[in-house]
Amino acid sequence: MKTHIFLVALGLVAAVPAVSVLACEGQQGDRKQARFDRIDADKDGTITLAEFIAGGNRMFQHLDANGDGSIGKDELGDGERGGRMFERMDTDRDGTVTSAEFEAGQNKLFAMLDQNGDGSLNQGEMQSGPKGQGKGEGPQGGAN
Ligand SMILES: [Ca+2]
Ligand SMILES: [Ca+2]
Ligand SMILES: [Ca+2]
Repeated sequence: MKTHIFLVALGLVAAVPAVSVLACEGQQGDRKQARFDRIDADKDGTITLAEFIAGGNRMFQHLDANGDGSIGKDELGDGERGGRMFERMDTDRDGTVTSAEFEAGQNKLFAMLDQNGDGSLNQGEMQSGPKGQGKGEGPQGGAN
């Protein structure tokens, strides 16, 4: 009987990591879905530029912790990836990203994400990330 109990306990211990890994993966998928749903304000399954900008503006207000209408590098504080994003958006290099700079960055990001160029983002486009990163500017290069 002792052996039986031991085996049951072993089975429980072994099952825990597998369950937590599954739960973790599920949460990641849910989070992407939740983010998409949050931006897709009219819930039609696609994100238009207006919805994308509105979502960006909410994020801007969230990031602008001291409410001065611009985001300083200290307010971003999101590791290297955040730093690179910040530098790309801070087009006049004054060390802060204003709402105008942020919106311009959102416009550029939307254009990069809209892979089929239909003016809206579906879930696949949102999840696969910007196209042509690190491969130059593409056909619209030199526009600025
Ligand atoms: Ca929509
Ligand atoms: Ca700036
Ligand atoms: Ca699209």
